[in-house]
Amino acid sequence: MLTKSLKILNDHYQALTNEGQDIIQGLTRTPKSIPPKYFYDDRGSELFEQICELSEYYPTRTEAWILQQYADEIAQITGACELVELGSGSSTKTLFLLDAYQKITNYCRYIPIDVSRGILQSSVLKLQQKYPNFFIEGLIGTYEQALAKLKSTFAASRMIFFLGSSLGNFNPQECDNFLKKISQTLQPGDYFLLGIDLQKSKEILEPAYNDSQGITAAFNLNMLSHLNWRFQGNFDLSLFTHQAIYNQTDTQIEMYLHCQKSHQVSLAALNLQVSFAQGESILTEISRKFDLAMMQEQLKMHRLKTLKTWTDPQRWFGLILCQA
Ligand code: AVI
Repeated sequence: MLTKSLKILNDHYQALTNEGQDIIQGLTRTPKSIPPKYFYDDRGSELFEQICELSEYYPTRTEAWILQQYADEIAQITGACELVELGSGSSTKTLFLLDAYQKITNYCRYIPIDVSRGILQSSVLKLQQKYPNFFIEGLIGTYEQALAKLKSTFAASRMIFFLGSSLGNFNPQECDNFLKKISQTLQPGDYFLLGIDLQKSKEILEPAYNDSQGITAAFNLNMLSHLNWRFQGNFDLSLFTHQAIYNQTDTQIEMYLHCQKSHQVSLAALNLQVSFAQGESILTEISRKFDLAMMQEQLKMHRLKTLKTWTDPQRWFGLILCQA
């Protein structure tokens, strides 16, 4: 059942079906790749929530620590405003922000946006109970759909936030396009709060993406199950294994699915047959690790002026508050 507090920005299933073109492109070129958005069916979103709890996966708890320490300060700087979260997932870390805004205002609008209907629905219901005086409405859709919708709606003052270093899953060109769209969506004086994972040693990074319980492996493989049901595919998950490596030159984690045996896969809904050779890999995700000062420069090029940055004592993760 869809609650009144959820809006579908577009028919997501239809949108993804049209976007099957990106699967065709990714699987017919060498090396093969699949866009990371296909991680996030409901099962994938659940697995990602489990990743966030892993001891090896430091980004979530480190960013949560920063938010816990500084959410009051963020709310003091921005004052009351409409809060829009891109890729909200379970909104767990957002509670620190919502608590902080509750201290400075009686009424607040919070708009979480995510492609995963299941997780959005359950988090909106929980948040409505916890913050009965807030207007909370979830939007099901992609970032592009969300930003297009926000551009056409007016809020007196707004803060868009994009946490968890999801920006790191964009390649440099996609990152630039995304920041351009953020800058075009915000009115002068509006705010953008960005969480980014910072550069650190391979010894910390690789275990974070190759955890000992195999949850990240399940998350990576689940992408193939997702393609199977969405595009009538016949990927055999037992023929692929997960690996994540840190590419020091590009300062990014790269996640792969390695094929263990030569075979053919078909995706009937896309009218696509793909041959896999033994040892061949599919790149499923990059997760870029940033330099705080360089990111501030990049934001500035998009007319987003940094007001303040915060990090944890180890400088593993950064939070940047900027203003349009
Ligand atoms: C969502 N995103 C920021 C995560 C990351 O760390 O790049 C996705 C992830 N992939 C494997 N573990 C987590």
